[in-house]
Amino acid sequence: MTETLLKAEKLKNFINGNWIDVNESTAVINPANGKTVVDVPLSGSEDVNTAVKAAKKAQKEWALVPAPQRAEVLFRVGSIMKERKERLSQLLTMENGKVIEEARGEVQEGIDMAFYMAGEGRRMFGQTTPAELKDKFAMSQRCPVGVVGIITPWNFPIAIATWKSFPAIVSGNAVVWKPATETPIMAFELAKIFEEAGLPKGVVNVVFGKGSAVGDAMVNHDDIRVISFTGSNDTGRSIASKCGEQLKKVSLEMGGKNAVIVMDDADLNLAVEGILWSAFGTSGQRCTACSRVIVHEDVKERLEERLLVEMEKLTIGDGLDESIKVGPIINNAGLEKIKKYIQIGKDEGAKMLAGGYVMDEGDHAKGHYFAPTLFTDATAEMRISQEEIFGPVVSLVPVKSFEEAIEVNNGVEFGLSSSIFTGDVNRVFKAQRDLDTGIVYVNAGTTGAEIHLPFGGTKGTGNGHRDSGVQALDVFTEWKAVYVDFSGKLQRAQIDVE
Ligand code: UN1
Repeated sequence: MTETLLKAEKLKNFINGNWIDVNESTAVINPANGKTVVDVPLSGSEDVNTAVKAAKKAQKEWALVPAPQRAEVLFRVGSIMKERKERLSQLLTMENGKVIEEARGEVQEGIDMAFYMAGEGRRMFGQTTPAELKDKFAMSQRCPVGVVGIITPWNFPIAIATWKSFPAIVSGNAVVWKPATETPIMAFELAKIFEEAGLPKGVVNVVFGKGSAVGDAMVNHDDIRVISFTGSNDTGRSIASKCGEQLKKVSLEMGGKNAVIVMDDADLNLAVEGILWSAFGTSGQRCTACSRVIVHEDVKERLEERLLVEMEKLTIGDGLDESIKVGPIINNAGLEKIKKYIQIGKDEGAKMLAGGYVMDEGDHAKGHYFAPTLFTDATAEMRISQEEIFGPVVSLVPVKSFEEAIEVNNGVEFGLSSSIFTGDVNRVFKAQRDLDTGIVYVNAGTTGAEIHLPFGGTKGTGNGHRDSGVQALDVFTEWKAVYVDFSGKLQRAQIDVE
């Protein structure tokens, strides 16, 4: 169904409410079967300039629309997304490869964000504050920053786009958005939904293309005052330094090396379920994916045995098939990176218990598939325990105590998500205090953040900002302090105080 629906369409940039053709394009490949799904336009810096110009003009008007009315548009966006949930999910599976159940989950995350951020249109709270002087009123309020640039990744092409664009819109900004070249369909579909929901022209502009052309032009554009980026560490760091030079606000959400801790008192069956879901779901291609299991030595063998039994049952293939549990890897570069880490793990002396190979026979031959992989007896220092692999590879690191588990968890460059399986209430509270990540789970895997809580990490994962939650508004608003003196005379602060 989706294939025919899409074939009839040509992806175009969405600028100032118009659908604009771009000459150059490249194919978007379905990673499950190697077929071209659609062509994605490759825009240049001129397209970015046109989009920013339109956004700048539209933003002036949009900022004057009362926030509850801006929110009305988001309520409509959420409703349309809900009606189209199945279509969006299928298209998402086709461009990204994630299994249909997870695609539905991701679209749901976007729907939730629409209704949640629409609600913010009636809150958007500032503060009233006592003034130092008589007959003087003081308050602080959130103001839009103007034109914001959002750069979104291929692994969550719709959810992350909603985390960034919805708070930006409801707080009165206009958006220039560069979606990942691998997954442009979700952006195209969302732009159509914005249009249908009655978002004024120019408030959201979508410019398709490669980061080197479109992303750089956005980062360097004087009129874009905020860049919100989710993606790789190298790109994020380079964006941050460019933004730093320009005193441009930047919000970064990058890598993770997330661990599940399994203590000796854990419910092992539950831990196995949690590990499988967060390590092999989305084929490990989540920033929140579990790629380390820090296991108490007393339960290591039992955990290994149960993991192996359950891993056997994982079905790997085209995610449009409801029976498939693990989909493909996004592209060949992704596969090569995983292969490289398998070799590194072997060379470092970790023991491989399962997987470790590219699946390229039979039905798998046309796509990019990697067998779910389990290493054991890894040490905390090995590269496979330290570096982000972004694939279905998990390494068991045995430890002797709770304290050592916390130390190993915290001993990495990143700080996005962590989890502990334990039945001991004291350990639960110690762990939630001492695990140094931005997200902590107890008796659940490392994935599955909910949109009304702050999403983001510490250390190398980001730069202190948060996507989603009310905290997302901090990225897209500036605080303004307002003083109203109604004394009828000039009152000098700090001087005319009795
Ligand atoms: C990501 O991988 O960048 O918490 C986002 C989760 C999802 C979002 C992941 N809700 O796993």
